Formats: sequence, C-alpha cells, structure tokens
Amino acid sequence: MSEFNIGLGNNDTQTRKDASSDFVSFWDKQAKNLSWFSTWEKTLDWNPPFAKWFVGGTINASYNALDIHQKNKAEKPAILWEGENGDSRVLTYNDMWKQVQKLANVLKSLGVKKGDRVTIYLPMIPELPISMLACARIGATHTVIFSGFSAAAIKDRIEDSKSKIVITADGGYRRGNVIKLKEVIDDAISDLDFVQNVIVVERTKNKISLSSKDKLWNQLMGNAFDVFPAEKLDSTHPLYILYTSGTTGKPKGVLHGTGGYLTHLHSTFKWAFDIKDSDVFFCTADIGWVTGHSYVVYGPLLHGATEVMYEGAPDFPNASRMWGIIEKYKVTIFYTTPTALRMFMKFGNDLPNSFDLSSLRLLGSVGEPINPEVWRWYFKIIGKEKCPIIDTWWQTETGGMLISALPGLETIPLKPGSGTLPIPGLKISVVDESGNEVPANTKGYLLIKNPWPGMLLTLWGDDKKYHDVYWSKYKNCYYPGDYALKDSDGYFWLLGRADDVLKVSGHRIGTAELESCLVSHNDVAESAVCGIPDEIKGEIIIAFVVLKQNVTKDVSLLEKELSIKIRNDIGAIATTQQIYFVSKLPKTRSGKIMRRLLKAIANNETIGDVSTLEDGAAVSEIQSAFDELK
Ligand code: 6R9
Repeated sequence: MSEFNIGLGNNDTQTRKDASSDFVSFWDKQAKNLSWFSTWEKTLDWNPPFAKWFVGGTINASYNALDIHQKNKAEKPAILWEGENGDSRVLTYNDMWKQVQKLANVLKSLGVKKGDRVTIYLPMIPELPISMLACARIGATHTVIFSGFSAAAIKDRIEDSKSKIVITADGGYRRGNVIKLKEVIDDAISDLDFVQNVIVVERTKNKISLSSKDKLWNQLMGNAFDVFPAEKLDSTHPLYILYTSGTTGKPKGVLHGTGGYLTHLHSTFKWAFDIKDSDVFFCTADIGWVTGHSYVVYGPLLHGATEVMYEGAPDFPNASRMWGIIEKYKVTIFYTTPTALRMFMKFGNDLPNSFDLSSLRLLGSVGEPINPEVWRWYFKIIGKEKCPIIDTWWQTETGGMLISALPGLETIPLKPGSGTLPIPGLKISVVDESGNEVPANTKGYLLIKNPWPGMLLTLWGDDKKYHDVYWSKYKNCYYPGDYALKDSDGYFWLLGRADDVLKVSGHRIGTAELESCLVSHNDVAESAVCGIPDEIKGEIIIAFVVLKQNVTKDVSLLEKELSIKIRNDIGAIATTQQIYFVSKLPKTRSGKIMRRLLKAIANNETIGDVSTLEDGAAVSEIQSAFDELK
C-alpha cells in the first residue's frame, strides 16, 4: 500500500499526550476555547450510558457562532450562497447576527420558549442556518427535516417531537424542478393540532395556499427588532433532535446537547480542517443530515470561517457544477462523500481538468468507506497530488468526527481507504462478539470505550432504546454498529455496517469489501451487494453493478471478469451467485445505498419504510430484474 505523508507542518504532540494521560482534563482544556457565560463545576458526570459534560456551565451556541465574531469579523462573509438556479447571496457575520436576532424575536412573539421544539423543513438556503441559530439563541430545540422527506415521514417526526412551530418555504429547487415544500407541510400537519404556526420563506414564489396558521417570513422579519440577547443555557441543554434511520424501520430522534457538542465541533473542525482565517470552506452535505449540522452550520461558524453553501443537486445542470463552484469561490477546503466522488469519477477526468482547482489545499470525505481507487482519483485529479485527504468516520449519534487524519494537529502518513487514527481523547478498539480485542488486521466490531463531548444525550423520549441500541451489547462501551479492522500501524479501516454483513458458508464478508472490489474494476462506477438465503451455504451473494458511462463491453464477459476479480481479490467464498447490471442503485437521499431494500426484494419480502429513498425507479428496475429470473 502506497503511503502519502501529509499534514501541513503542524506537529502538536502535546495535544495527543494530554489526551492520553487524562481525557477528562483534556476536554476540560478544549472547552475553554469557547465563550461561556459561567464556568462549569464538574467536567464530566458519567453515569453510563448518560454523560453530562461541563455540568453547571452556561453557554449559548448562537452566541458562540455569531456574537463573538462581531468585534473583528463583522464584515467577513460567513456564507457565500449559491442557488441551484444561479442566484447568489453573501451574508456577513453581521448580517447573520442581525437576522438571527430578528428571527429569535419573531419566534418569541409566536410563543416559542426555552425548551420548546421547532421543526425546520427548508431547502439549502441561508434561512436554514438562520432558523437553527435563532432557536439556539432562545434555547428552543431545533429539529431539521431533510427537504426531500415525504409528508408521512415528516408527520411522524413532528408528532414525535411535538413541535409547535414549523419553518418551511414555498418551494425549493432540485434538478431544475420546484419541490413544493409548503404543500408537503400542509399535508403533514393537517391533523396535528398542536402545531400553532407555520412560517413560510418565499424562495421559489410558486403559488401556495395560506391558512390562518401560516405566516410569511418576510412580513414577520420586516417588523422584527434586531436585538435579542442570547439565553444563558445549561451546558446540557438540548440543542437539537435529528432523526436518523436504524436497522429497524422507525427513525430514532438523536438528541444533542450544547456545551459538549460545541466543544467537540470546535476541536475537530480545527484539527481536521486546519482552519485559517483566509480559508474558504465548502462542505457539500445537506443540512438535513448530521454532516450539515456539524460541519456546515456549527463547526465553521464557531471558527468565524467563510463557507460556501450550495442549494441544489451536485450534478445540476451538469456534472461539473462542483468544480465550477470551487473555481468561482476559490474554495480551499472541500468536504464531500464517496458517493458523490464515484459519480464524478464516472464522467472522466476532462471535466475537472478543465477547471482551475488550484485554490484547494485540503480534501475530506465522509459518510461511507471510501474505496482506495476513488481516494486515489480524488487525490490525483481533484487535489493534484498536493492536498491531504481526510477520511472522517463518525455518525449522527457521535455528533462529530471520531476517527480521522488531523492535518491541523499533526503530520501522519495517509493510507488510501483508511480513516487513520481516533481523534485525541478517544479510546477505540476492534473487538469480537465477546468484547475481546482482536489481533491486528482482523475484522471485528468497532467499539468506543469512553465517553466524548459530542456524544448524543439520549434518544428523544426513549432512554431505554438509547441504552439498548448502543450500550447493551458491550458493558459501558458505545457500540456504533460498524465493522472495522485495525492494522499493525494502529490505523482503522472501516468496513461498513456490521448489520450489512453477510455470512457465506460460515464466513463473514463485509458488503463494503465486496463493493470496493467490484468498483476497482475499470468499467464499474458503483455497486451494492447483499445476501439471499441458500440451503447449503446459509447465504449467497448477489451484486448489483452500475457501469461507467460509455462502457460497451458484453455483459456476460463483464460478469465473468468481475467474478474472477472477486475470487482473486477476496477469495472463493466471496463468489457472487448473480450479478445484475442496473442503471442506478436505490439510495437514501443522503446517498447511502439501501441494502435493506435490495435484500427485501431479493428475498421476496415486504419492502418496509422507503421514506428516505431518493428515486423509486431504482427499485422498480431491480424488482423487474428479479421477476425476469423467476
Ligand atoms: C457522518 C455520517 C453513520 C454511518 C457510520 C458508518 C458510515 C460515516 C464513514 C463511514 C466509513 C467513513 N460512515 N463516515 N464509513 N468511512 N469515513 O455519515 O453519519 O449518516 O449517521 O451515518 O456512516 O457506517 O456508522 P450517519
């Protein structure tokens, strides 16, 4: 495996030393980088599985994101916003501060108080972070729902959080179409009497119907006073609920606090992205997902950074949109997903090569394991072999990164496809079913052995489920549900969800491993693998493959080549029973392949909750591939 020595000249060995000697005092020191109204009496109150960080301290997220920058950075752009349709807006730190205070006054006048929940269903427009920060300013808990969710999914979430206010827009742009968000909300709340008001941002100016509950954003904001002092909130005050899918159908409301979460983000944003005042940061994640909460909203703003926020689809109007944005705004740090990269890669090198990407100095990846060949493409074609790539592993539940190279902290060799090392202050192991550490280079379950400040407080309204899902498999340790291995250098390799693991003839095989193998074939753009029951082997493997554009090879030849490749790269146990060539894979709107769905179709089972599915056509295609076989 080739290695890349990265890092940007930072070599802060003291931070690692401090962290390993005593993680509690280490985080105590990191928390002091934030502005607190009053300091804490106890750094950590650990009553497994409940952690309270910085107990007795009072703080406000909106104050730390905006007020603290008013002295030196009031006129610095906070958000360089690019609409899908070519609109653009620049919001300085002062603009953001004023808008947030106005909205806080609006919310207060509508009866929102500390502790209330507010649902936000907005497209990627500046009003989205403004709404989140206005809630945070009051101490209301925001619950953002991705703007692609259906009415039924939204209803479930609003019912669960009991939000009395919903903030939405008339519409949002996606691939040139207007998504009628207000109509979706009308449908979702039609029999939810506890929703008192709906605030509507006019983004697309499509026709909407307004009821007595509905209020227009511009009208409310026009009359609002632009001073609203930030509430002094307990460190453990709930900042937000974010719903995420588990292995079961029903989404879980992940609840995050304030002081611990902000400490985690402030530290990881600095270590991972080596943020400087002159940087232009661009994270492509939608704020409807945790990456957007942590690394579009809170992380960059805590640091007073300038960031690009993009409204629409990454490949609209064409596959060079991201490269155009990087060139236009002279982006220095780019953070995206392997799914996006594989999609871009499919279009070849000419597109990115025709843009000036020389402003880039650091690249990041998040959300899924990044295949080594995709990593190398990112490194060579986008980073021109001069930008470190950080592969950041974390989850909605962890709040921020837990495993990543940290160029802002230290220089380490990179290995394409490895997340590298845990962040300082974290003890992470790879263990077997009984919790014993497995030898180097052996697959096992990833296990987090101590609490960290960004960890979820609980699952909203369900402490028992919180315990059962994450803390019951291994005593007093957090079980993230991921498969991993640690190599002899102590580097972590994330191998996909442990719940997507196949058992073939008693051998465990990670779907990510197989997919990575298939994707490393020259003609393959993407793949998804799942198991179907087999009388003799327990389970057999089937694969779905999306070919790169312009591949004209005969599919039976390709099938043969791929089978041989799997045999050669992994072994005969991983031989696929059947390879289906499809034009797209069923994915969640956050870009994760829905293997559960593939499995259900392959096993002739009911499909279950598909509220997070990006494109229903992918399912029909796979369904007919199976029907043909019957
Ligand atoms: C941030 C985010 C969490 C799951 C996680 C893991 C996968 C995330 C990864 C990664 C390999 C990475 N995951 N980052 N796998 N390498 N760098 O994605 O949160 O949506 O909650 O998903 O995503 O399987 O358990 P979330």
